[in-house]
Amino acid sequence: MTMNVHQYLMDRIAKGTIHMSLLDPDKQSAEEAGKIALKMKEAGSDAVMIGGSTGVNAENLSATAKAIREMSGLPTIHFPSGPAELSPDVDSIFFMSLMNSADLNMVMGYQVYGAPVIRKLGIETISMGYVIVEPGMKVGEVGKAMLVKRDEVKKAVAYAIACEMFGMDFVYFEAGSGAPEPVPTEIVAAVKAAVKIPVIIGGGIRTPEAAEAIRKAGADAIVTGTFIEQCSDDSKLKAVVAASKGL
Ligand code: 1GP
Repeated sequence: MTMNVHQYLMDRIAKGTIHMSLLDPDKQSAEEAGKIALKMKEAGSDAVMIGGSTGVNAENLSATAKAIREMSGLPTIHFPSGPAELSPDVDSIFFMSLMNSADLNMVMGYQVYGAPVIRKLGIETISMGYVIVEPGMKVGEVGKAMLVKRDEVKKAVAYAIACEMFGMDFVYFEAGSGAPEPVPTEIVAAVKAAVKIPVIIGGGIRTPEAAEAIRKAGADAIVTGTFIEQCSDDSKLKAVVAASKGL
């Protein structure tokens, strides 16, 4: 049965903040990713994003997506870093623009290149504006991001409004994987107040306290990557998911 992942996410977001697990196919075997996804499903996570800044290819992406779907049943969303890594084995893909990149390919080049391929493969697209906030980490560098500074709340809001005006389904504010601090709650709250499209927040969220602060500031979806790949304590995983969702 094919599922409409966008509708699934919207239905869940209508009930409250959701949690999305991010798994990088370059960081563990497909089977290991499937096992983590199952643990995350049991912890209450709503969907699995699959992606990474480097080292993702069609092969490891396909294997990871299949394992996650088979072992956890959670919907998968490809979180791409470029058009070289497309796979028909994901349930959906974030068709995204890195709004604050100085590299035109990241803004609107790879998308044009990849669009006919995605169409041919029949993958559900979920449009998303991606904005990188300081410190940005590796994705900030690889994406040649003109980082939104942590106190540039108005600039963050302007990006979000632009995403909404472009008709994007989601806007995602990213502090960068492994960031010492998540996106400031001031930015989350101001962006949430300014747009109707759902707001995704990720990067550096690894404690229930941080997740709760981001949820209370108004995030519609909270993404955790590094933490779920590294944490072997199921009760801690559950606590972060519960704090993300307000359970
Ligand atoms: C990266 O926002 C995500 O794209 C997740 O970041 O690995 O720090 O959870 P973490």
